[in-house]
Amino acid sequence: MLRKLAAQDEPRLRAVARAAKESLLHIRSLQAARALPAPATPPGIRQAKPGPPKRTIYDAGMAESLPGKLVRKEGEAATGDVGADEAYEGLGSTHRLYAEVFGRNSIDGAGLPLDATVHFGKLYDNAFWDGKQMVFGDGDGQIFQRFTKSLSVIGHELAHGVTQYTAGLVYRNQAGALNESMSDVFGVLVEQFLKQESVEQASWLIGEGLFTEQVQGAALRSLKAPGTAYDDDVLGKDPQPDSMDGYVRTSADNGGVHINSGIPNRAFHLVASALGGNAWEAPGQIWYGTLTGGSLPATCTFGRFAKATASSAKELFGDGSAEHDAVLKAWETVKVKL
Ligand code: ASN
Ligand code: ZN
Repeated sequence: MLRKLAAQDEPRLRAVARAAKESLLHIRSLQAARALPAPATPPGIRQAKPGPPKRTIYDAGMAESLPGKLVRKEGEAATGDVGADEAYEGLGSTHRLYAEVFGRNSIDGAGLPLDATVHFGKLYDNAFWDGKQMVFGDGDGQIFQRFTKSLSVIGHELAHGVTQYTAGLVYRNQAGALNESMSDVFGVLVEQFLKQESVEQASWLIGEGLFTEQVQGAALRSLKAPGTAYDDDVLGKDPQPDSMDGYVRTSADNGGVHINSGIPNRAFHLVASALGGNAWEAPGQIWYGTLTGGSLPATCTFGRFAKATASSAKELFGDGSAEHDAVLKAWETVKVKL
């Protein structure tokens, strides 16, 4: 998507194209740092009972140096800066999902303080986890609004931290698409849990409300219907496939990590819709158990991951249970062979 924006040469989009180019270059340099091996949390510590979050919000003042000026610490009143306060609330909602639903004490399972920087860069079109903290751009204002606006985006970025501390999926090809998919799955779960939305009520969108009204599109991605999140003159059409028939082989985007993630994303939605109720319950437990259970190799393929979700479902709910069946059926629908 950023590559599309960077290639624009219409006068009205000149600033957007420049901003997208800078965001792209910047994210590439970051991914090198993020590719460092995941520090595994010792199992003893992982069991620690979840405590309250320890949030600190910084303001980069449109510069690109981190962390920036401290604007809000845990327990302090709202700052009045919408972005800073959305970041504070979003980190809290994410912490709550892990603590209350999965018994996980913060991102590393050991109470990691949650730091976030807002107002990062000028017209910065992204949000990211840099391996240690969250960073949010304000968006270019023509295509993207501020990235704190979407709770699923905040949940998505923090889930990159959880993956880093657990399965350590490398950010390339199928393992990278699984890394992205984990972030999308836990991103939507943060939002669904906060709103107490059932599988049927939820939008299953990542980044709803991020686009300006100039964009023809609801969100960045749809887990329910990959490939349908947007269709716009400037951005083009959402490129996500919804089964292995549409798997995209590309060297762009680290081997299509934000593209092919549509396939495991849809598998998760299919499991949730087969079971009904709340997606953070059985489906969330199965996926969380898979991510954190220690059986996934860092270079995991879709097939290997599918097998691991089936084992996780069997372990949690039993062989031949509705949950186990739903998992097998979902992977069959998206044409991933176990
Ligand atoms: N927002 C993007 C993501 O979390 C940034 C990146 O790492 N490419 O996937
Ligand atoms: Zn991501």
